[in-house]
Amino acid sequence: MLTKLEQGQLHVAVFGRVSVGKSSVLNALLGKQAFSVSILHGETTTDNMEEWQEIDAGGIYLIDTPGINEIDGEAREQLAMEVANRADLLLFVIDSDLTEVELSALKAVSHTNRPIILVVNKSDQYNEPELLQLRSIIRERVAGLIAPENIIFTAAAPTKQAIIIIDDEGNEKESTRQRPVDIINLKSRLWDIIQSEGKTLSALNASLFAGKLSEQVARSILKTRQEIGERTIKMYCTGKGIAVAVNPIPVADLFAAAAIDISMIIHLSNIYGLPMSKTEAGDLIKTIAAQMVLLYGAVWAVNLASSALKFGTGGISTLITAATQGAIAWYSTLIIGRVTETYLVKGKSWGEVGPKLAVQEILDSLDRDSVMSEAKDEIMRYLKKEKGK
Ligand SMILES: Nc1nc2c(ncn2[C@@H]2O[C@H](COP(=O)(O)OP(=O)(O)OP(=O)(O)O)[C@@H](O)[C@H]2O)c(=O)[nH]1
Ligand SMILES: [Mg+2]
Repeated sequence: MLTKLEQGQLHVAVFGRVSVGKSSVLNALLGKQAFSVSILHGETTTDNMEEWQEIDAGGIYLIDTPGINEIDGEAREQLAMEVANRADLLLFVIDSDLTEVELSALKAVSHTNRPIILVVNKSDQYNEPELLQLRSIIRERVAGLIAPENIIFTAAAPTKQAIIIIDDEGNEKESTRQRPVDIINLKSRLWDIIQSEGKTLSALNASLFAGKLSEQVARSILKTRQEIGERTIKMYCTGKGIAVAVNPIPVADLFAAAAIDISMIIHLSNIYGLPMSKTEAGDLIKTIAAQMVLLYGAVWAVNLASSALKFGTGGISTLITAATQGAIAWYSTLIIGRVTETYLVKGKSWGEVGPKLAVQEILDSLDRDSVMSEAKDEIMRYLKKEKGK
């Protein structure tokens, strides 16, 4: 879509029931067999694109799509719909009066607000009076959806006609004659539209498309960020838990622990596309720690600075104590990580709730005991492995 906008491309796509001659119409416009045509229903299975050289301005592309209303053809129908959504101009192809399915599809695509030419193909299959009648029926059926000047009859790939030739001696001879391709009316209507509003169409559609796309992209980016964020936090929780558990020097722990949280915050801020400095990260930890004190009193601050606890017990005495301390460190890092994410998702702000509620919400969402026991198990596994070496 970006290339299209940048290069001012205009995309013209066909849309319609299987076997009405969508591919044939495009081939007739192009004057060559660019798209595969078959008597079999469902010949076209994916979207294909070909540049329409005939227009001097260039950048006009014709796009073939699979037919709608195919048995088990939901995926194709969806594809056709997607292509219709991306195209600047639609050729809705039919080959007789519209079926109910066609009419509802026409209504659906006309909601997308792009110009639609209703192409009535295979006109060679009707005689003059029939054509007149068909035109007036169709005109009435699509009143309010398609302007009369945008209903165009074509014969993209007419069949041969059986004729009787009488020679000079009066002998009758059966022969066939190729009926002429009739595409000129469609060609000239297309030229008119493209010349008068081509660039506007392309730009307008791109912005419509971009609006819808950016919403979708934003949603999926957030989801991806949350997944990566989750893994990142887990990694730092493990790292910090183990670091605290194995480090025999409490003072060093304190620094190591803070350093780990700071780098986790910096890491997360990059994942969320809002990079933070070391100082900012340090301030954020202080803010979060302060909320913990507000919520649970000073003891929590001690717990958060997990090495203080270790200091109190006089260093590692058993694996269990070490693992417990590690688990507290793990838990604190998890809180800091989750709160940091909330802060980042809101664009580096606490939003209306303020930091205290933000922290409270995270604490409420975590089951402390199960987090701690998972942490302890993981750290124990590591410690035992290390001891075994
Ligand atoms: N009589 C007549 N037959 C046509 C005309 N245009 C196409 N056909 C025939 O209709 C059949 C289907 O044509 P396609 O162009 O493959 O139709 P399509 O809509 O692309 O079909 P799918 O890709 O299967 O959805 C082929 O046998 C064509 O020869 C036409 O103007 N007159
Ligand atoms: Mg086709």
